[in-house]
Amino acid sequence: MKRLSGLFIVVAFLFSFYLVPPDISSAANKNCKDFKTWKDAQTYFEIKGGSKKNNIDGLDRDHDGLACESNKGFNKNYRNPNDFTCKNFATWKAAQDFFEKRGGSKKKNVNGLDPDHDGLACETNKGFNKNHKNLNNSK
Ligand SMILES: [Ca+2]
Ligand SMILES: [Ca+2]
Ligand SMILES: [Ca+2]
Repeated sequence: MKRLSGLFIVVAFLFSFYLVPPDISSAANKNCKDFKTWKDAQTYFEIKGGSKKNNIDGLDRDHDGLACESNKGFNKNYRNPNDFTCKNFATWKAAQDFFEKRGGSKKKNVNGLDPDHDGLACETNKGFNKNHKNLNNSK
């Protein structure tokens, strides 16, 4: 009986580590020094869905959507596409192309560009074509 309860404690102990990782800065969580350049860090950040509101791995401490500004090669004029809004596109076409390239559809509101969920982004942008068919809608 004593051995059994000892085993139970060990299992419970291991399980607690499974549920609550003791060190969130380990393997899965990257830090700026894990990247050779700013571009590498930024690319990783964006692929994981990083944006102003989504600070992946804590790489964007000032919440401007740009990761690891102090890494080599930082481009201060760069804008994170995950933060693009309708205002970032000169025309409706540019917005719609961006939306569809990223898999945007009725069901997938990429960057929140389609608040009425009809698969058409930024209807108020210049050049809107109401007859356009978003082929992602049928997927
Ligand atoms: Ca980190
Ligand atoms: Ca930043
Ligand atoms: Ca829409």
